[in-house]
Amino acid sequence: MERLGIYGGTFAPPHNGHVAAARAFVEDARLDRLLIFPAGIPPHKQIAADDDPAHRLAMARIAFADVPRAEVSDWEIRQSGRSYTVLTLEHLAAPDRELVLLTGTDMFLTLDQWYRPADIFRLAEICCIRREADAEKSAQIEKKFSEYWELFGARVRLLEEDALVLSSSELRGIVAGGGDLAPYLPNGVADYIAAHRLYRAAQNGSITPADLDALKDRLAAEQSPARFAHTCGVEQTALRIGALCAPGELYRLRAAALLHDATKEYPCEKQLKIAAESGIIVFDCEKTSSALLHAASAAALIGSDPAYSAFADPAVIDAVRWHTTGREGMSVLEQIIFLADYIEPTRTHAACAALREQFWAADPAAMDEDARFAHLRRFVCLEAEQTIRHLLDRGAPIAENTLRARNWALASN
Ligand code: DGI
Ligand code: FE
Ligand code: FE
Repeated sequence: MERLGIYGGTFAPPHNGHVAAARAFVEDARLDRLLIFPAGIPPHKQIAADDDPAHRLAMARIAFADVPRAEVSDWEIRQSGRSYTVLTLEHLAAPDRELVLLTGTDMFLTLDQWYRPADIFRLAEICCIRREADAEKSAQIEKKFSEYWELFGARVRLLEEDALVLSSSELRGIVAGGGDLAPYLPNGVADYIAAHRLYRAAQNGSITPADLDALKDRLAAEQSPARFAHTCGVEQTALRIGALCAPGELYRLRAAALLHDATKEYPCEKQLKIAAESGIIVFDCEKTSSALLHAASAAALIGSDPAYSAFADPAVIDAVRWHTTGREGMSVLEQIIFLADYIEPTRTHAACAALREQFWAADPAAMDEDARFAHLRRFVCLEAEQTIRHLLDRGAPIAENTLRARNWALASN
């Protein structure tokens, strides 16, 4: 008997999370062989016109090259029409074979609505890989687990894999914005994407990727290592959220993220001087608080120092200006920078880490546009509330804009 694993997906592009899932699947399900099927036209997902199957196939071959016992198959892509899983299973079924089908959580929960579910369950054992330890999802999985057993006699195994929680749409945003792909993509895939100029999307404004790369080099030399690491974390997080909520604003988001704390390590007198010379309005509470002043002085710096003239875009300046307190009626860009600053990966404070986990665990990539904006605003509200709580606990003054931001985000949800 051969135990043959089946892993289908769009793979646009394949990333480290997919590779980790494939490895875990081979081990956990004790597979003799794993076949990976980039999908033709997936029935569940609408793919963009530039997602050429030939590119996805080539990238999958690169990405999964080092996974033991795995092979990438072009079978689904060669089929005309839609990629129905049951057809792939029928194609592979043989008397001397056991088929094991890998599904993600969301796929697993809807398996009974797929084309010919009874045949899927008859032909294959199901291996459901859970991406995150979300209590609500876990309960849903348990429920479906018994339901599939009762209805279809389904054979199901659950595979816990703490793989990278990152959607391909977020990744395409990081590519389009020119962000760092090293943490997410196998090197060969990143090279392939660059060579074929995949996933480029037109960006608003006049900022160029060369401006941004030069700015990043400058900040790397200027900032302390911890501040620069935080800055890069905000950049990466802003691109991920931007890919979902503001796909044409990725260069402005990178600029605002890179510059948001540009003056944080300057002495207060220097910051006050920059702000005074620029004519920017600084509130009294900001003049006396070193934690608050840097948002005003960084915005002033971008608006007045010729060295930053490439970034003197009103949307960028506003996102920097309001990144610490927020304000009433924040733009989407302002909200993204405000939140990215709080939930970027190098923040280890428990309140920040909790918000970060909850934000991504809700899987905003799977939401429709309205739900994504509501999700973003809800987390802006939660962030403001946590900050207010933190300030109350320490007996610190609360800026009026922080309260206004919170009430606004609460009311518009
Ligand atoms: O510059 P970062 O450390 O990356 O983050 P930030 O710009 O959000 O600044 C966070 C600090 O600002 C933190 O110590 C809390 C403080 N802060 C945020 N909102 C308020 C505030 N301090 C006062 N006094 N009032 C606020 O409304
Ligand atoms: Fe800051
Ligand atoms: Fe910051």
